[in-house]
Amino acid sequence: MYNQPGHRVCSSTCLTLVVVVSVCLLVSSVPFPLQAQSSQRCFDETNLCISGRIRTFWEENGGLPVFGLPITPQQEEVIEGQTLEVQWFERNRLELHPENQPPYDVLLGRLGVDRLEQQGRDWKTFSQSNGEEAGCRFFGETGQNVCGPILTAWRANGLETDGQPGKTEAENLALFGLPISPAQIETLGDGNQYAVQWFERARFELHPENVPPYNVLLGLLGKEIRSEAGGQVASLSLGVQGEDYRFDSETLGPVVPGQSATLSFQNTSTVYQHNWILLNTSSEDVAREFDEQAAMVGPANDYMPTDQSLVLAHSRLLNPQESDAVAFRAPGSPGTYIYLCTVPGHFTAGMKGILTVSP
Ligand code: CU1
Repeated sequence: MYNQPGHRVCSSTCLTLVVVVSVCLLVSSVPFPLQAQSSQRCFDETNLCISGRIRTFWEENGGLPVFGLPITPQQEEVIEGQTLEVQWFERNRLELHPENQPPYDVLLGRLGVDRLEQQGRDWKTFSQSNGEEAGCRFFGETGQNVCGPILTAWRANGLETDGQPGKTEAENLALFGLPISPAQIETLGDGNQYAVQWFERARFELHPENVPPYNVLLGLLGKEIRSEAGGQVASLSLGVQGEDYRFDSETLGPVVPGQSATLSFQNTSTVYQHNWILLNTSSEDVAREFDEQAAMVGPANDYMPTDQSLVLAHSRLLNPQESDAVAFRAPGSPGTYIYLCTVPGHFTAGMKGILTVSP
């Protein structure tokens, strides 16, 4: 009460000060939070957000019908031996490749191929056609025709690469890839049968009960792959057998195709350095060749060959008594995969084992 007159009678100087301070506060603090907020788009359905380059890519290249809702946050993952920032959506996986020029700085997972592999199916064994059928587009590369409503839907969508309205065939291909199966009847997750056609990055499904364009839907491959791989992370651990050039186990797994896994690798030796490298091969000869390349590279690069195309996951080179935790995604294809230590002489002495991947 006593102060009130003072409050009411604020002099012009006082007002100026208030205004200056407010402006300063606005300038110094507001733009950053505002920017962060406006660059994020969130979805109540899954309580997840998209932002930055993944958001613009998602919005510019088809959004919900093509990619679906986000089902993970943007996160670091090892994909085919490469550590990448990725985000999973119901229908695909977007990967950040900042080393590429836009629009190729965001790449799509080959989830059609991955999902078939996970089911233990080889698309190269699907029946092929010798040539174009009436009203269809024939792809000689894979020997498949694309026809009718699936062709219409395929042509209606694409990765915007030329900035021109409409979609060119190159743009359709960049988004979906080539057809890898004929149109065929399959039982999907809801237990019903549908005519479907597989592409490298998508599964087109015919839903004749819907009106166009909803008579052709894209399969929820991201969701299927992740749920089959299980939300659970496979927890693996490995050590070294005394002072021998041997792991304490020559088998790891089984893990489910595509499952997230972590390996805790302990170099229990008190004398020797060791590493653990998982290769995309079941061939002892291929592993031996890799080991020879590693020996040539030497300790400077931790006995890691420059050509890492075979490497699915690896630990650091560990000194005696050190340990490392390796997070990786199990290969999408069922089978056996060799792991080894590439410190010279160790593989030949028997420092190797097999990871089993099975549905
Ligand atoms: Cu070793």
